[in-house]
Amino acid sequence: MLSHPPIPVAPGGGHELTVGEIPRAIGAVLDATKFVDMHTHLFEPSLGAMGLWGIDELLTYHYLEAELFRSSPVSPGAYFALNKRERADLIWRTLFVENTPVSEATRGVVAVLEGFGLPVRVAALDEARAFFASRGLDAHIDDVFRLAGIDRAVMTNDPLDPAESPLWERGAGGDSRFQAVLRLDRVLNKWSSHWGELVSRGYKVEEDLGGGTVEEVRRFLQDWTARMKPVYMAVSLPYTFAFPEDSVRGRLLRDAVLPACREAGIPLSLMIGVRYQVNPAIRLAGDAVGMADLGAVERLCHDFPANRFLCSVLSRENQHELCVYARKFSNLMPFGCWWFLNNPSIVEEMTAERVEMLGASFIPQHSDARVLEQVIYKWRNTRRTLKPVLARSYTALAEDGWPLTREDIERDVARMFRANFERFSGPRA
Ligand code: FIX
Ligand code: ZN
Repeated sequence: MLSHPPIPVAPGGGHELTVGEIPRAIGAVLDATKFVDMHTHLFEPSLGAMGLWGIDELLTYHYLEAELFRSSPVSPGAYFALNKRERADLIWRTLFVENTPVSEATRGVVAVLEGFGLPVRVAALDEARAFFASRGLDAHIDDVFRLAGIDRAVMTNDPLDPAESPLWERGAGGDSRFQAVLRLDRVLNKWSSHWGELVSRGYKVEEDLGGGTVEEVRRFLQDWTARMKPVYMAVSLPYTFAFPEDSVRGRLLRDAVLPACREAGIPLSLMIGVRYQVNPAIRLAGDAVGMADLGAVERLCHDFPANRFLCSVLSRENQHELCVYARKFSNLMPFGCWWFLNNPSIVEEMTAERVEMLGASFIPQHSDARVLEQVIYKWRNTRRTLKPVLARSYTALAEDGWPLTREDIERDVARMFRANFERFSGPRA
């Protein structure tokens, strides 16, 4: 024990916060910091109808469709035979009128309506439809991003999507509010269904990966990297994902995708843990979760040190292990509380263990938004949930003797919600 207590010197000379001032400082910094939303299914306006927005899209989000079938006798077949407006009407009546919108996803719609000052109960749907119909998309995006506290959304762009690829070939892109990501699911997970499309586009590939297939897949990735200028490549992977693996996916990942990422200087995002289509009748809502063997992540990070890996895993049971691997490999960047994890009770647990093990060297959240206005509630929830979590971490630090300043907190929040992504992604020599 020191003979006298150390004289606390606040780094950077800022005002040293008292323990009582810390929660308010945390909240103020989270509210004032613009975040980068590093994984969404949003699309910039040049991608036209790919971009979903407005109340009918908000209500027919697959999270709400899953909840509809628990509270309505409607069959999936009868529901999907309805048009978009009819589906939205049914979901509104079932989940918001006949029941209380107390789930995370239903409360989100309420938060969006409230964010725009719209009624959230009587006549809400009619007024909301009129409001969104009156909006111009470009200005609406600015308003939505302002309400959400973000200044950039990173998209998910599939070069083999027949609805999207022609738009890129006609020159889509270039909106500074959005960044592109080259999505690889059809190449890596559904090769047998999509190798023919590459042939039709002039790439000499074979289903069994014979001949110059690997080189031609690399050329395909180079061409689309040049076209899209992605900040990373990404793939969703099943809970059974293994690496190395003597499979089409294992070989294309090792011999085409990882070299293409190195050549482009961008990371690969691995999103692992999906049990696909456990209930196909409910379509996008039909996916579930499974615990993965993260040994695959260990071997990828270890065997390919020149590659960088963003990684989000879907099983709650895999989270602690992912933190441990992130302590072993600096080319591994954990991100987000993905999908079924994006609920306050789990976000709290995940973020606390990440701060405890990784400090500010991870990316706490992404929205995964599929409908533009969802970023409003997904980021409101993130700030609301993380305020007490970060307040506990920094209060413990102050109580243990660190002369904490608001500048410390500003630097760390900016690192977690912006700089970690910006430094880790994007072309790097
Ligand atoms: O693979 C993904 O990017 C997943 O996030 C989606 O497929 C999923 O449907 C989703 O939107 C989860 O939030
Ligand atoms: Zn996603």
